[in-house]
Amino acid sequence: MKVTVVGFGQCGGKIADEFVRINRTAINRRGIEICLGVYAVNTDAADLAGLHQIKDDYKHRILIGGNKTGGHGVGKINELGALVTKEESAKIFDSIDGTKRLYETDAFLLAASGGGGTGSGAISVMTKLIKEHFSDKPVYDIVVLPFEHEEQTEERSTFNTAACLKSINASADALFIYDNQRLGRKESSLNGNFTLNGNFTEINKEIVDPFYDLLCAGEETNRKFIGSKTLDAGDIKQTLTGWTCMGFGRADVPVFNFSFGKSGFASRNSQIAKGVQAMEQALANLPLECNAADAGRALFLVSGPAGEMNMEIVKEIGIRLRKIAPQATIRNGDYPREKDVIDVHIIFSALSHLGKIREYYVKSSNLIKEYQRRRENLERDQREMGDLGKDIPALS
Ligand SMILES: Nc1nc2c(ncn2[C@@H]2O[C@H](COP(=O)(O)OP(=O)(O)OP(=O)(O)O)[C@@H](O)[C@H]2O)c(=O)[nH]1
Ligand SMILES: [Mg+2]
Repeated sequence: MKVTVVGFGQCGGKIADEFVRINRTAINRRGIEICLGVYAVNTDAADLAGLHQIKDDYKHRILIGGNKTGGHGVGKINELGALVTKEESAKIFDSIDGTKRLYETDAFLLAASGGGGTGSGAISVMTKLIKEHFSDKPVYDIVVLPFEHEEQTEERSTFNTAACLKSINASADALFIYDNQRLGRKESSLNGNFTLNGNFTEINKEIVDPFYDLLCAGEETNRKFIGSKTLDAGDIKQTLTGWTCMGFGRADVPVFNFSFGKSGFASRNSQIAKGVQAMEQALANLPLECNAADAGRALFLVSGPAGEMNMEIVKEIGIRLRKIAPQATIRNGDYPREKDVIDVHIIFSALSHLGKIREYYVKSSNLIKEYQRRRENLERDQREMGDLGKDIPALS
């Protein structure tokens, strides 16, 4: 599957940057291209300059809102982020339309944080406009939810996230949701508790790396690496709709486990056990708390050592997934690779009940009432102040 990626705001830009990296790896290792164009859009010139991988020119690092923000961001005001994006959307389309072989793009992948101002405002506007502009191509959005401590100290994070989710849910074909609070968690070997990892570079890799196999699988041209059931763009498009969550898990498989030293039966069983282990890890690593039983669609991709992959693994994972997602239409694929690991990607899509998203909507509705109350109090205080001072002469 080939995508065109646009990142908005600081978080979106850095995620887009990672897509350039995986695209380069795909070109170098497999001779295939998975990202036809990658762009970053921001109101903050310094953030654009800080990117590492995206081409360093104004066509790929697109500065908007310069007149209104002086190139310094919108300071979390998502309405301003949305406004300047609308005003300068032609500039963004100018770049996207210039993408080489754009017609080969299977889908657009847009990324932003929900909590900031530029990204959350811009992705809301551009999802709708890109859908209108390229009516034949799906638009998938990657949205990153704020850390809990940000929600507690900065109300705008909650409000912006809710407004962003509501807006893009109305126009995106699917929304991949990533909860910063769950990403980058490290399980302590001492007590089994999770510690929070605030390192954005690692978190962004955790978000983007799983797209590598997912996008490469259907583009593979080397016969050795083409699976018995290829997962192509059609399977992915048929799966992705509405609220979506993708988890990734890996199990190491020493080479001798596959080829030597064990009877065929034992070796096959240990392969299946490794596949199940990777699947369980993928479920534990879902970047958003969700209930698989609510998924209307699901997809899994199993990658393992080429020439040694055993279809029993795919069968076993399929059976287990059916049990936990009984309502879902499940698609699958296998992707033989050169590594001695078994990787499992699992996507749950068409999720109907997401507690975390509901929470944003409820909290945000309460906040709107609270903002209204504060505004009325402020106006009343100002009126009272004016009344108190009305007899005092003003100097001019
Ligand atoms: N996963 C991840 N989250 C990020 C990253 N950068 C910022 N965030 C999160 O994104 C939110 C802040 O949004 P930003 O993307 O920095 O904001 P912006 O879109 O640039 O908007 P303004 O700065 O307000 O103009 C917070 O919740 C951060 O935790 C990143 O690189 N990766
Ligand atoms: Mg910013």
